[in-house]
Amino acid sequence: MSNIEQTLSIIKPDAMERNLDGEIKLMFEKDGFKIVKGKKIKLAKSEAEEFYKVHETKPFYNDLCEYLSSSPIMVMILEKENAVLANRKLMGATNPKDAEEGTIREKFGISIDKNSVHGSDSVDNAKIEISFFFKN
Ligand code: IDP
Ligand code: MG
Repeated sequence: MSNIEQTLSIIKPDAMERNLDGEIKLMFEKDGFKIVKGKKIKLAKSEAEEFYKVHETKPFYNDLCEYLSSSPIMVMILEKENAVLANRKLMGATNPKDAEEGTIREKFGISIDKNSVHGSDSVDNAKIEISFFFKN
């Protein structure tokens, strides 16, 4: 039975600053994702804080929100069979050092904080994150 899902992807400041967005989008498309919607935006720090609220208690929360709001990002709705898990797999581990070969973070990630992409971690969070950026 088919299970088409949507997930939220963000190309983070470190990758945008190196003009890697075209290459990263191509990786999604080659992996069979449809980019349903996409836009380049710059978040206010307060918006980054709202987006990353689940990490509020972590020691890196403030730096993380500073970073995500430091320069423009590309937010996208990606769609394919089991998109949430498939995107996590294509992204690779949070720390680029641990990311499998051929994954986005292995190829482009600089460090655990500057790891080039965000992807929703569950179907429920994907819905919340998609509606955060794409209100219609
Ligand atoms: P994920 O992006 O792979 O889902 P999360 O644990 O949800 O990873 O963390 C969100 C983001 O916070 C990571 O992508 C990374 O940018 C940052 N982050 C996670 N752990 C650390 C850390 O130990 N130090 C600094 N930044 C971190
Ligand atoms: Mg996460």
